[in-house]
Amino acid sequence: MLIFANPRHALHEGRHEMFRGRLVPCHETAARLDHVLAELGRRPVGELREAPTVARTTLERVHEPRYLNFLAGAWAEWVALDPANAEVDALPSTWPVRGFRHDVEPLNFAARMGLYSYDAGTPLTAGTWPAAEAGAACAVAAAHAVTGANAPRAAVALTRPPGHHAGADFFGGYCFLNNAALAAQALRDGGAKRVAVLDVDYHHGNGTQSLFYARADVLTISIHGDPRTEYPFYLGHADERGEGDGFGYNLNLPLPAGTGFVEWRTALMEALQRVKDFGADALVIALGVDTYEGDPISRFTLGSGDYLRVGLDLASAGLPTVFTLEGGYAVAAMGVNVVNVLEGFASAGTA
Ligand code: Q9C
Ligand code: ZN
Repeated sequence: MLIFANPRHALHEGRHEMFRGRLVPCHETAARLDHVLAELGRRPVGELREAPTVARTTLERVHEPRYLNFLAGAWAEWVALDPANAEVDALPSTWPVRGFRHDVEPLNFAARMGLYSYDAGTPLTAGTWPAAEAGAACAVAAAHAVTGANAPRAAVALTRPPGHHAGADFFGGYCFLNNAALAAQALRDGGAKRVAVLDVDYHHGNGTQSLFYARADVLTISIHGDPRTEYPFYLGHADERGEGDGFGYNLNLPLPAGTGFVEWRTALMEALQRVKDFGADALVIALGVDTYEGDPISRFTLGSGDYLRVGLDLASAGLPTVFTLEGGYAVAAMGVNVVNVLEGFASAGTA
């Protein structure tokens, strides 16, 4: 198993997210990834590698050019508005909902923040772009690493900021570039005919779903908290099955808040059966461990030991596999939970 850890992840360190009328400390912190790296130091389940940089054209396989241009220049614009802005994160506060235009890019910075986002919980900071870009490079490198003869079974993109809520032209849910989608597209571009993305984060992978919704070559599956009560609320229902050529190639498995491992694993088995029926050549796992019982913002009750079983189950698909790191906010347990998945996977055999 090869592991590409984002060397620039700590450049993205948001101060505050909007919650119930207040700015509260961010849940998505640099310490999360540091805990995973520390646990990997104790239990080296794979070999750490450095990722080469990622080309803009590779990012444009998934994201809109005008969105990438905005993200890359956003911090400089923010500080140019007022030098004092350097001391605060940029957060959106206005959004073009139904009936507003999305085709005309406003000149006003706040208006563009809103055009390219969907929540006020995802601060953009001085280091957001370099961190997100280097994370995306890890995801693409991980996809390349499992491609070709004699490739290892699995590669891991140890990334933050996470990615699965980001769409072609929007950020949100702590995500800016969709690492899982970039990995899936890189696998397709590397010759895989059919790629499955299985999202096991507590939250619905709305960005990934939206990116591949009309495509039959990338199957998207998400197991998550029921969006009627859980973030991201406006997508992730069981009746969303894809559209056009992509009809039948999206599977949502929403579960009620409070779901434990036994019921969660039943959904995982259904997901893996769908991956098998699809005839996938490669698998991308959007690995969030916010399904953990101790997670401060989520409401499933998986235990740390359960993640060993999850890894073993994922390995049973028998496919070249790329992991991207998504959510998980019980910071101290984060390392054990993530490395348990990877160790469980590796314990199945040839990873
Ligand atoms: N104050 C991921 O797990 N906000 N994103 C929840 C809590 C959004 C989660 C509100 C949660 C986003 C990658
Ligand atoms: Zn999540």
